[in-house]
Amino acid sequence: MYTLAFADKRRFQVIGTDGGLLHAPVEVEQLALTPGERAEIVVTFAAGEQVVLRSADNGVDIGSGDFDLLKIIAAPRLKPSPAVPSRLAPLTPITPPQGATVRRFTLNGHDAINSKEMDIGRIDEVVPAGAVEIWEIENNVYNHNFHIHEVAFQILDVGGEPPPAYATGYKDTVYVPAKSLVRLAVQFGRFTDPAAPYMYHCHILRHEDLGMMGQFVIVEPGTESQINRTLPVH
Ligand SMILES: [Cu+2]
Repeated sequence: MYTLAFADKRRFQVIGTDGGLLHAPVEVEQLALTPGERAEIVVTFAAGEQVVLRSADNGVDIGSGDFDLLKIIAAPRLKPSPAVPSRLAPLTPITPPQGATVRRFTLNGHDAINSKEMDIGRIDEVVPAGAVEIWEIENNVYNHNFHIHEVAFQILDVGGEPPPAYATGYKDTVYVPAKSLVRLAVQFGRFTDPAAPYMYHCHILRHEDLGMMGQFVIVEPGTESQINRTLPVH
């Protein structure tokens, strides 16, 4: 996990995350990224200056202490840039309907989800095409994150609190702090294939490799109960 900041603590603007532009830029001094999360930022530099982008020790078990990531050396002459627009993209909130399906994914270690190790021949979840669902990630242990293929989601809350402003856009990967419940509003796509699953998993490589991963398929609405939960494994 990176906690990104410039050595001189200059502020910068976050304009986009995993799923594209934010609704409006968010000015910060630091930005946390767990494996798989992305951010686009805009930083102001003066001609000729040198600045180091660092990752600071955030004190959590998936951080890596203080270290330098990138030294930026601004050219002796720079062309001026326009200001960052105050509105970036019209972001339609992902709003689960009344009675939306709620699925819970429990993390009790680092080699399984809902006590099941990844099995490429098993479909764990069957989702109707176009659904908006609430996915709850219940972490009973140390820090993890959670990545879902195919979808865009918005973070509803982390331990009952709203996410940082820069993490309110469309995302596909979320930090799941130790002993917390993270709730997501998840928008699924419309392409259906009951035999070609997508994955969801912790994006810490060591954890996903140990089996901290599951699979879902997207199917024609109304056919969920007819779907074969076992796949031929080649
Ligand atoms: Cu993990």
